[in-house]
Amino acid sequence: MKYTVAALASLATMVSAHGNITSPLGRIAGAAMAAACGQAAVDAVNIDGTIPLENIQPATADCNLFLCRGATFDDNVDRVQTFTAGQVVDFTAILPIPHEGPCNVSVVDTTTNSVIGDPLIEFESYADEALAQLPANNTAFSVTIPQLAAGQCAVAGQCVLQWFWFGTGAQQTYESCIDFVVA
Ligand SMILES: *[C@@H]1O[C@H](CO)[C@@H](O)[C@H](O)[C@H]1NC(C)=O
Ligand SMILES: *[C@@H]1O[C@H](CO)[C@@H](O)[C@H](O)[C@H]1NC(C)=O
Ligand SMILES: *[C@@H]1O[C@H](CO)[C@@H](O)[C@H](O)[C@H]1NC(C)=O
Ligand SMILES: [Cu+2]
Repeated sequence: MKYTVAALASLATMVSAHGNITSPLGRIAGAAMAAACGQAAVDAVNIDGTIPLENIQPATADCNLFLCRGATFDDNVDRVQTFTAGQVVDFTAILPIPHEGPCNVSVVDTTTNSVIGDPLIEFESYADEALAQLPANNTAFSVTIPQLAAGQCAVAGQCVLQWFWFGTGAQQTYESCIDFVVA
């Protein structure tokens, strides 16, 4: 029996997958991430787009896994979304292997890796594998773009919407980032 590369990749994903934001379009791993984190780190993310930070070995101290799981703006300059204050942005998540824990989406200043303002949405208990079925809002939810200070998040690369989920029992951290500017 013959397997295509795509079939093998999807098999690997099914076996080890945990969670990811699939919409809006998030940051992906590329050459700039490889320069800081190593090609093996990029390969790991490309084999399983849903892996936690803990499963990635950073190659250099410049690899900042705690921001966007190491994915950089330089690899995603063509993926920047334009939002307006007050705009409701719909998110779609996949959670093939849920792990109960807290989750939130925040505006993050990428220069300092600091959260701007309050989280836009917060789940005290997210992805609870003990439930027969996850609440619908775990995989489909919305956030409202806040009114930011003048000039804040005006330049591409400055800000991301970061989905941050920590599986308490699994001790696994998940991050997906959406690059955006406020028009
Ligand atoms: C994870 O999210 C990224 C960015 O949205 C997407 O390009 C990738 O296909 C996703 N991977 C999986 C396995 O969901
Ligand atoms: C978002 O959730 C993560 C995981 O629980 C937590 O570490 C972080 O402090 C939270 N962020 C904010 C801004 O509350
Ligand atoms: C998600 O849905 C659950 C179940 O309906 C609810 O208890 C929880 O408050 C909701 N969380 C958010 C952040 O909307
Ligand atoms: Cu997991």
